[in-house]
Amino acid sequence: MKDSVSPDKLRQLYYEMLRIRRVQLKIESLYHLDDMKTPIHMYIGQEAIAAGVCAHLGKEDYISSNHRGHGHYLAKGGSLKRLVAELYCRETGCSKGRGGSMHLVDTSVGHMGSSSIVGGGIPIGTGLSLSIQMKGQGRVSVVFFGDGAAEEGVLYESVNFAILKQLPVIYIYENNQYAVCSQISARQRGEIIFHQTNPADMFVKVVDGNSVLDVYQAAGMAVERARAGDGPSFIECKTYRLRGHAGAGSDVHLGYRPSEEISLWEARCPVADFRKRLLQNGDMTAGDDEFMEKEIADEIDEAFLFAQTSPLPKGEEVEKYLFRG
Ligand SMILES: Cc1ncc(C[n+]2csc(CCOP(=O)(O)OP(=O)(O)O)c2C)c(N)n1
Ligand SMILES: [Mg+2]
Repeated sequence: MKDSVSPDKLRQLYYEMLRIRRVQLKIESLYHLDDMKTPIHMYIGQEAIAAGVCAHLGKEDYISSNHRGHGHYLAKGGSLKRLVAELYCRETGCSKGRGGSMHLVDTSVGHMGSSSIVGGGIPIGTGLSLSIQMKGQGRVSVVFFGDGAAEEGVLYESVNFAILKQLPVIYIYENNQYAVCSQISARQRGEIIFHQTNPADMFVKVVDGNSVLDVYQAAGMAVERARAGDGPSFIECKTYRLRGHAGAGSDVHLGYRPSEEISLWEARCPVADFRKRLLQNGDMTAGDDEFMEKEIADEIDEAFLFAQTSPLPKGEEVEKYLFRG
């Protein structure tokens, strides 16, 4: 399949990753000004996963996301302007400025919400796939979650139910090896249990999460199966977050991971690697690359201006979207 991906698609995958990366670098560069009144969790280093998976999805398909969700939101077709406005807590934000970075949502493009409760999106995405199946819609529901979330009991309840009902759900396990400051080997004995699942019950695959083509290929198989009614999939994407758990910049001073480890993964940057590959193989010219950089930079400037000049929510509307039981 790698060979059968057209140059247009290769460039699209690159563009998506590059756009996610550039937006985050911009967020990072302005975060210290404290105008974005929201915690942030950077997706830098994991872009290949959102880009590779969402390339198979349409607006009618669903995703549910987590606290590290900027990439999921953008790759699924969420508006960049409304993302940035959300970080600035403006009325024009995708969650009307009430959610911040960890609570992005845009149901018009099938982004059904991100949850700051670790593992919270897993049952939501599973429930969405049940609704798809009951309505016979042929859509797919994708859940993005991390290795910390994989240790929540709700994953096991959800996967069990998905297998039982053969639901059109795809679990994207973004194993970046850390939950806050805790390395995975301190929390898990070995491989996650789903790798032993009967293939007839669930399609399970482990991929290099820093290779957009590997992710794209595995996600393509999973989406095809889900649309054909062949049940759930579980894809482990092995990756690494290049920034601290939360906030902007490096966290190497905290001392929970060696700087050599970070450097090793920096050298395997999914965006830079793919760029090099496309240029070497003649699938992209230096001119194409420059054009993309310029287009993305302009879009980002426009989005930040839009956000910074948008109104804040009105004080008297503070209770407007509160749920009262
Ligand atoms: C139920 C719950 N427990 C703990 C937390 C605090 N917390 C926020 S993010 C996080 C780590 C999540 O790790 P992982 O799922 O691997 O995602 P990553 O941050 O690596 O992307 C924790 C423990 C939380 N938000 N919700
Ligand atoms: Mg993690």
